Amino acid sequence: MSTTAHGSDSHKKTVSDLAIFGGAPAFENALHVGRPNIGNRQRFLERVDDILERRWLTNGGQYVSQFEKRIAEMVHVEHCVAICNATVGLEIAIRALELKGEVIIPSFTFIATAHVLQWLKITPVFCDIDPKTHCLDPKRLEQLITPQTTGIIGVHLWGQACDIDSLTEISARRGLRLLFDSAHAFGSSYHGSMIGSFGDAEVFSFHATKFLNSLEGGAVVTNNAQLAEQLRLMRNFGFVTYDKTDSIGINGKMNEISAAMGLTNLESVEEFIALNREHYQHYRERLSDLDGISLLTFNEDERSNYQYVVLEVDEQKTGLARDQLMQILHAENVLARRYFYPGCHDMEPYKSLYSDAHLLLPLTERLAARVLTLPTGQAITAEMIDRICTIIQTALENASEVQNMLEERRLA
Ligand code: T4K
Repeated sequence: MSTTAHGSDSHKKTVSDLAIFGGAPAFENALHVGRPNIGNRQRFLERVDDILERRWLTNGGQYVSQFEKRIAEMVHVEHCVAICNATVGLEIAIRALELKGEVIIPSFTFIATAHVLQWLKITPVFCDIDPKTHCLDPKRLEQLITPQTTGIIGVHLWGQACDIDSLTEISARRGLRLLFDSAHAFGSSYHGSMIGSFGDAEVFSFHATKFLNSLEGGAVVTNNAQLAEQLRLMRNFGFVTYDKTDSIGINGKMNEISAAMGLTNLESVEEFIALNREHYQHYRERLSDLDGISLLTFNEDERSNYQYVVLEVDEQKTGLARDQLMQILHAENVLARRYFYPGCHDMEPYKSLYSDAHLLLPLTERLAARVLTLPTGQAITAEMIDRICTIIQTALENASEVQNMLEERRLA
């Protein structure tokens, strides 16, 4: 592995060992959140070779069909429409479901969830979250429904299902469409059923940084045959036959090489999940005794892909702010990420367009200031996790000294 660790664990036992204060960085090369998992390379290359040999690169190719079939089988859904990425998947699904006016979404999500609505001239209405799950709080959501509301987009953040039962009940009672941004949730379950068959449709992402990737890619899944047909037309310019369109469409097609990558990685999906789970548990064991630090817990009765290791930092207890801890880790070449800071409502154009939105989002703002995601997946080893945890431990156990030294640096 090219990312080598420097020195030994004891190397990071005192504050002056930390790279931010002059010690040697713990890692020579950057450890990223979102390093891709890669399945059997030989199988992938054979598939690529076959694709090149047959000169069929996209538009209704056989690898895309196989990929769609495998996804549908895995999540027990009738229709899977592979798309070039989840953002375009969401756009197509939103158009096919005829959403307009206002659509309720969490602000604590990746910016794509909001952008797809704004891009389609639909107003994203930001709803606060449940601090335990980090997902939409259905109780708050109901108060945001107006005569202009046409739908809800629930986000299964970090691969854990949001409160699907409540969102299903509310949307049925209030006559709203229900779409799920399931970009994080392929391979996870809710009440024992695989995520993918809930609401009107769900949208997966297979971007390089997702635990299952097709380089770039996504899929819209649904049990509604008519909707699936419409999605298929929309992703290919609306072509009904070679030279006939009946309605508007765009280019949302997945190409054959992406499908080959997706198929290859699907063959290793259980391995990826097992490894993520092992890493998660390792982080848990190492960090559980540290006051003020908590890892997002996963419901062990459900299937989860464990693709994000999500740390919450309670500054009142740790004596160090999340951003200070991030700075310390970055200096060691551990590129922990502040997903999803500062919340969509606090990013442009939403910050200017809906400048009062924050008033209804206190829990989102509180969470966005506390969350830090840590590296996991194939690119990380247990030994690297030990080193990352030792850095965190040393920083937190010496918080007041670290705080003073950071302050001295700031004033210097
Ligand atoms: N909804 C939700 C809730 C989402 O989280 C996302 C995407 C979407 C919708 C839309 O899905 P897509 O349209 O993307 O299919 C990343 C991803 O680009 C994005 O897909 C993902 N969510 C989001 C959470 O994270 P960035 O801007 O942080 O990605 P990027 O490219 O900086 O990658 C992060 C780090 O990963 C890099 O610093 C290095 C490492 N990396 C990345 C790539 C692409 C690698 O080591 N190798 C690679 O090939 O958004």
